[in-house]
Amino acid sequence: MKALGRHILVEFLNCKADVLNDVVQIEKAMVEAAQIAGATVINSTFHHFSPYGVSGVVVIQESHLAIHTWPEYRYAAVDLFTCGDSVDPWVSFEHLKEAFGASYSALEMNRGSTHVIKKGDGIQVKPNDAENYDPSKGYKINRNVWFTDKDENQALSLRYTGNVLFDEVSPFQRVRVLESYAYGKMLTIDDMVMCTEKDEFHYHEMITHPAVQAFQAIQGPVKNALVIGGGDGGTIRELFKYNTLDKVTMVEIDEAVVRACKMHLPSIAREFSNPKLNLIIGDGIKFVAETKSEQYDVIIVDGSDPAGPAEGLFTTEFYKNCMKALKTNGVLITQGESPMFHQKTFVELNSCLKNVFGKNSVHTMLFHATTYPSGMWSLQLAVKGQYSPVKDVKLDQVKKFVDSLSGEKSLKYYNEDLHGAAFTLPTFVRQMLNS
Ligand code: SPD
Repeated sequence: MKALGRHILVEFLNCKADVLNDVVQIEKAMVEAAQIAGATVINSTFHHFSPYGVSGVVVIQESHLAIHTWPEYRYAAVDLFTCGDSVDPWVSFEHLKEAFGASYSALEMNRGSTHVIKKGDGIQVKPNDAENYDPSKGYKINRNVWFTDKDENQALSLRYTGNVLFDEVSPFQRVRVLESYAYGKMLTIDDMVMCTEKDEFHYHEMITHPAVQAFQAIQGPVKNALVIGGGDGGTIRELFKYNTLDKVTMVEIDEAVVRACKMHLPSIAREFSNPKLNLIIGDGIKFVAETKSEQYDVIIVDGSDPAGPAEGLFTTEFYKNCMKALKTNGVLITQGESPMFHQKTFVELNSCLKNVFGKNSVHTMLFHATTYPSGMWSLQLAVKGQYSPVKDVKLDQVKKFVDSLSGEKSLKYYNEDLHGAAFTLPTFVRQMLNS
């Protein structure tokens, strides 16, 4: 390469004026422009001026993207500056042109032309690792950094040390393992928290034990279970606390999630070598569509939020196929999003399951998810039979099971009292589901 960086100066003309005045849309478009080009986004900051206009910058590992807009002139001035060969700024350009509906003029400059600059002799600088940069081997950000899981109006933020232990853009999503100050190491997918070392047991115990205990009360020992998603391994870790299991099939779409967690979250990913595990890296939606009837005692849908590859885990067709794949009296449980953060999805998923399994066979549970936005999370449990996971569960058996576990297998969240309590809903949540 003859220069350190490429700098495109763009004049975007005749843009959509409303977009140029919308700070949320502009930030989203700029961050996407960086990601689509393969850049590693470090942070972004955007500001809306009064009465019109937006300025902002996306800092990327490979330099920055910046914008200033004049909606009243339908004009935006954009700088796309990238270093190294791994990111093509013209990919970002194309994305922004589309997003703003713009015509343009653009000029590309080489920055730091090696014809005119030379590396200083004897200056001790850390080698520029851009050329050998492999994010999945980890790197360190040397400043105050926060990871934020947010929608347009709410967020949950965790400060992290700057140690990025894993960062890979897989064909499906961006997978990272970061080291947080308050919650230990955490797995993030795109810009969402999936689990942290400190509180993952809330989620993994609750997505597993109430369903298995409900099944066992009616049908006896659990033998054959299916997990859709769950690539971090927390759900299979909980399932393998049942010695009666003959087999657990897990279908995870993204091998990068499994690899990242095996490498960096061994307390969660500790059952991947269990001989009873049949791990399939593939599409769980297709898998259940092709599964024969009456195969599984328990199906656990441990997906991420309904964006990207998890979107199909929130559809009627998927749950019809799950119902078919369950044995009589089998139980399905799925993460149900938050009544506070994703009210619409929460209600729609509950109603979708009621349409498939029948109104009286779907039961909503709540638990504390301290590192998911709002902290209030839900699970939807559906039974393929005429019984209640609340009234028919055998609490003495739940207690016996909980008391039988010791050492690293001990449970820290679920117990016989919590079983019924988790299905007891606050009035406003009941009203949401009945309206
Ligand atoms: N907003 C986060 C919802 C994520 C649910 N799945 C988490 C995966 C943990 N096994």
